[in-house]
Amino acid sequence: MHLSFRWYGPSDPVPLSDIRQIPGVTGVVSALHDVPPGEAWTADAVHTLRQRVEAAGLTLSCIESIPVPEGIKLGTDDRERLMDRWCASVEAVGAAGVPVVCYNFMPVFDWTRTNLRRPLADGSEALAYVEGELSAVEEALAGDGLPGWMDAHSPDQLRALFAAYAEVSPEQMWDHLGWFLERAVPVAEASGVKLAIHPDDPPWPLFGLPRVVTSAEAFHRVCDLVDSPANGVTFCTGSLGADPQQVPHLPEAAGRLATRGRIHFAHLRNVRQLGEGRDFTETAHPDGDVDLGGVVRALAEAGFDGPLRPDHGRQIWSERDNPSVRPGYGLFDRALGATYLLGLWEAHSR
Ligand code: DNO
Repeated sequence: MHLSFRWYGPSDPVPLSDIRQIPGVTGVVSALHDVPPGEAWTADAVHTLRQRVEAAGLTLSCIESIPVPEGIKLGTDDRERLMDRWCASVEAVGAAGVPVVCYNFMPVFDWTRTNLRRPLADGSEALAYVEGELSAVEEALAGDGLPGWMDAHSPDQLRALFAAYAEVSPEQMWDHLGWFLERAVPVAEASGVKLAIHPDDPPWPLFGLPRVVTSAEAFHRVCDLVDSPANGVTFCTGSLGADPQQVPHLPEAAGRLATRGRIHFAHLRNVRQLGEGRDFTETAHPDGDVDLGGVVRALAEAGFDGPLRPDHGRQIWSERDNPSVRPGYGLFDRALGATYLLGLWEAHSR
């Protein structure tokens, strides 16, 4: 495994030189964050990113993510054109020598939380999801005042997207994902790139939008849609682990998918259920409901050799109440998580 760390590019408040000092971290996971979603990437631009990372003594181990345009997920008439651009980006990544591309197939919103700074008992802050607070988001949607994390779309665009997705059933989402993979996987194969779909986070439908990549079974279904070693997954313990039904089975699920050779990237972090329903908070890596030791053991036993990152961290120490810190992506707790994961890996792989 290659212990890696997400870096949001030159505007990330966490510099590469700090990442380089985390014991065992050799890789960086990044993207061309300044290219507008839907535009084709060039090999030159990916190469420049790679050189920047390598100049800091690190390896660009994975691209996270190339955004999949809504038109592809919706199956609109212009999807061929959108698909050509997405495939051109994959070719650019391959030409620049980066081996893995992470992406997701979530409609409209990527990961969703209702609170980015929920206090934990130890005085740190973490990302949290409280279902009762979603109604505030829905009310904001009905009016014009959208919360910050929704600002990728204007209120009108959002209403149009919601109306379009209302016509798309979960089975149609699967068809659209199949259509996408039939085109993307051959390009990935030819480019020397492995595709790694990220699960929906949290793993259930939100705001009535169809979300289908929600479990280990769904991961196997994705792999079966186009059965190629280039068609794999990002095993994210925090996303799947938000579902109390799935938590106890994550080590076994990781082992099965890794043995099938389809885990191309791992996001390892922890969550804790709040109460009896679907509410949860993120936690320190050793602290939550997910048996991360079991997941690491399963990956190590299956010979997992892809990039692995600590994913999110809490805001701790001087990062609390600090507006310049990107919630979930400060330096300190992710570095602690990386060190914890490295210790688990050493214990289970020696
Ligand atoms: C959140 C991340 C996601 C992930 C995308 C992958 O922190 O895990 O934003 O990058 O869903 O496409």
